[in-house]
Amino acid sequence: MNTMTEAKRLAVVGRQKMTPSEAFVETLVAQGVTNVFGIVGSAYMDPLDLFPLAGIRFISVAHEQGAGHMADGYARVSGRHGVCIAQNGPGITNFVTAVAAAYWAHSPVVVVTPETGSMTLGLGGFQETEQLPIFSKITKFQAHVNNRARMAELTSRAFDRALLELGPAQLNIPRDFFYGDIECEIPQPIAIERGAGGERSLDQAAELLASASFPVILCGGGVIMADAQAAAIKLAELLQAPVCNSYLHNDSFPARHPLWCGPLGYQGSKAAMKLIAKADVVLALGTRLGPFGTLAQHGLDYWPAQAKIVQVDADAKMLGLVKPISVGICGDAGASAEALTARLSRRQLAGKANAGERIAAIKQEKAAWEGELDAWTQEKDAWSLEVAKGSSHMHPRQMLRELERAMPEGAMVSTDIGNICSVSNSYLRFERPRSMFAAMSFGNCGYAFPTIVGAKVAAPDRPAIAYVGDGAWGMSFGELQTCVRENIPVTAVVFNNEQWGAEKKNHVDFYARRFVGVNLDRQPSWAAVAKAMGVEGQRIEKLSDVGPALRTAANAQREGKTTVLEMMVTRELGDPFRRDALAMPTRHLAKYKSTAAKS
Ligand SMILES: Cc1ncc(C[n+]2csc(CCOP(=O)(O)OP(=O)(O)O)c2C)c(N)n1
Ligand SMILES: [Mg+2]
Repeated sequence: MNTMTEAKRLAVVGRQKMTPSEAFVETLVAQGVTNVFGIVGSAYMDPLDLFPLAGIRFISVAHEQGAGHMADGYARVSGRHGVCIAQNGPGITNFVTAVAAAYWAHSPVVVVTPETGSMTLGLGGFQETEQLPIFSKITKFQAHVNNRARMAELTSRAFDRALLELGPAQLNIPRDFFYGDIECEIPQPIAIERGAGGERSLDQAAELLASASFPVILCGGGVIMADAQAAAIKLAELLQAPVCNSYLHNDSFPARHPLWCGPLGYQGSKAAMKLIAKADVVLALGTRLGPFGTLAQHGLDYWPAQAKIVQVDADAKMLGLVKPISVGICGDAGASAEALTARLSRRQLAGKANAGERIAAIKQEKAAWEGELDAWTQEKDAWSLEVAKGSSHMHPRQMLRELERAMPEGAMVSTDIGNICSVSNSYLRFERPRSMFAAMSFGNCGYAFPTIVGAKVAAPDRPAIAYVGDGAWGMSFGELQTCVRENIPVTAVVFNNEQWGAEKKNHVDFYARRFVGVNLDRQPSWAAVAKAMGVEGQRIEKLSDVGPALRTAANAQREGKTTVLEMMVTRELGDPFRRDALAMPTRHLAKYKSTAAKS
């Protein structure tokens, strides 16, 4: 933004008369808001009218869930607020899934929820529902504007809390409160600097790390959110410690760094799992150690139960919540890493003695895993072999490897929930943070596409690529309209296996292939749908076309073009999501006996 526009965007200063709409919009300006995602509605016509003059772009989407995910993607790339707004009642309830996803991704999304008018509240008027209880468990903070004179104060607080608590904040505004005259001052944002953590816990952590013979660092989302990658690299290099990424945070440590081992968890890196299994001390840096993120995988139960765990998290409530820990540090991942580096650089490190062996082990495990991935061209279970036989379509793994090889420098990739998207975890490597956006622990299908659209708005110069299964694409392709209308060029890679594959895997493994509702027969050609919607669409049938198609599509973004690449893949299925949570069927009633597991 140039200085002229910047100057124009300064919020009004000093206490003065204004309308609540003006107070709301000026507070957005004070908070640096330049983009708001939503669908137009009568509930907020008055402030909407001011957006253009305030320098705020209103991005008109196809579905409010899309707006919520876009705000999430925008926030995750920029580290700033993502903002969404909608019509009271149905527009607001459409936000719910996206806000829940943002909650588990710790995204500072501000959800503006205009509400039915204060004079008819409770009378069952038009588009009325209680909007605070709906979001009470998926927001970090809820502000209700109970008096129009408090519009600026409460708007400002919602923005401050979203960043302070790193998660969605709701701003609920009875729609009649946008009108009237008030006198107020626009508050300035409150900037909070997070520290390194308590001196005693840092000393204890340094003690453990200094005496470790096989220290391992696990870098989580906190490293990304705190812009702490440089600090993490410094500490890792000092300790000569292998570094794993926490689940779906493959961008928390640069993949080309020799100490990088890859992600833990579902469809993660065997190298990372084998190395962390050897740890006597783990530094969990900016991760809550979520239960799904450390599940056994590839037959490896790798979590080092005997190791001492040092956990660093900005949210004290996360310390020791999921895994037992030896030391908990409530601090900013970057500041804590720097404080640990400062302490350790003046000490003898026990791990120095065998650093050479450790480095050799990293190299060897990584080479072994790469070799295994190269050779793992297709899934080898009975179902997969059967469906791949005689099929002219691509093996999903080979197709993912080709995408990996063609991935443009600096790309941002969002991934959806599905079997192929999950398998892609092994093939997604990043050099810079704020590059990978997955649905995290909320795991909702339909997440990836709108999220990458929001990410592209925040970082228009970076290639933006969404990986989406065909089922999830059916939920989210409507946002192609947003790409066209709003000129937001992205690339969607759609995996056409004609099935809700991840769930079908459960039918295959646990329910003797009694398929109910998992086949996606008679789908349209997604490439043809794309063309009909005014974007590029291409069906990819051959492995050799995958890389060139991705590169062309990524380049076309520079010309403002959105592309849908429809990858024709077999119905093979990788390891299931929730083997941990399913059981073979037991039946007691005679009429269902035929579906019982054979013993
Ligand atoms: C909103 C939502 N609905 C349902 C599910 C359950 N679910 C998880 S994975 C999956 C299948 C995804 O199919 P697809 O997008 O085609 O990807 P594939 O598994 O075939 O690669 C479903 C239905 C979910 N996670 N989210
Ligand atoms: Mg599918």
